[in-house]
Amino acid sequence: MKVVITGAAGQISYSLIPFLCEKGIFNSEEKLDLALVEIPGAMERLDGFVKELEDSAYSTVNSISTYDNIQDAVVDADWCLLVGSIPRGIVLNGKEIKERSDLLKINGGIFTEQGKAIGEKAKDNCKVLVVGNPANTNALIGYSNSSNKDHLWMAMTMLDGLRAKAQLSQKLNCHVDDIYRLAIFGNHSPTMFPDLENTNVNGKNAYELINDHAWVENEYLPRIQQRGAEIIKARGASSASSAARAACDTVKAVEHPTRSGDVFNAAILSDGSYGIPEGIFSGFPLISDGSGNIEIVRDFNLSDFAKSKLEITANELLEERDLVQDLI
Ligand code: NAX
Repeated sequence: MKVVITGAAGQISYSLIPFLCEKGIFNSEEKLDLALVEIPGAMERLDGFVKELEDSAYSTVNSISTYDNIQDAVVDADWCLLVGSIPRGIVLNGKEIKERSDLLKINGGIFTEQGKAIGEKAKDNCKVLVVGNPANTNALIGYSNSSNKDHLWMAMTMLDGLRAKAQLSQKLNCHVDDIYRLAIFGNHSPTMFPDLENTNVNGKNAYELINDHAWVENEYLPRIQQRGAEIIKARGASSASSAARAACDTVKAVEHPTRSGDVFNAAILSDGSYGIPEGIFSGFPLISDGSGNIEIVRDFNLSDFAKSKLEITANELLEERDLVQDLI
């Protein structure tokens, strides 16, 4: 089982790769061939990490290879986890990259190349998870540039889903595992919408248990939407351990059947479900059959409040798509 990870010397990958090497993540007994990709300037740091991975002597791992180019790395890949990207605020050619449009363009170049390489060289049933931000639109660029439309492309919204579960469990004093059908709709950005109106906790409706719309709208939603910024402020660095957990959970969610009555979260190419326009990558409630097939769960009832929030996040995704029109 060949697993490609870009941005392999970065902070998310430092937690993600050990998580992926634990038993039971993939639905196969086949050992892992890890293909770790970095930019040339980070190869030495990556080599240091590889020594640590070797020293961990994982029984699940067959081989570890490193690459400074995506074309060689993705040959016969089963999974590609695209974590590497250029973060906001980086200085390139003496100019600080602050604007979302600049960030989209720079990362667009990376994902154009990665999409082409994966389309040409990965296995036909390859699954791709984009973590690098802006994740939804990077996924759209990668998918659009891939010649293989059988590949499953996703962008990560699992972290938003885990944050939403954790905050709900604190409010309702329940365990996170008691929470079912908590869906994240839209973009992985502060516009994303965690829906509680279709969420169940121990068989009861979460929204009715809370019975306080003002709390949902004015406290819960902003807390989830701004959680990433809150962590950057406190830690001086973006979420890494939790993002790694979420990326690993996404792989596990696709690889294994979804538990009965539940959903998992990822953004996939919209087919128009829930009024989200076709042709953008949006978060949806999903289920997996554990054989590589995932589908959108379509029986969520959305209130006017929820619909208004979906419209905001969908409009943001349409704006992002317009900014990268020349790359897709
Ligand atoms: P780091 O800056 O620690 O690591 C990124 C790594 O990617 C660096 O080592 C860099 O050299 C490498 N890289 C850059 N361009 C590359 C390329 N073309 N090919 C291969 N490697 C390349 O960032 P980290 O904290 O690991 O975050 C990675 C990305 O995840 C960022 O874009 C970040 O914004 C995004 N996030 C996405 C989340 C999500 O839920 N979708 C949540 C967490 C995180 O903020």
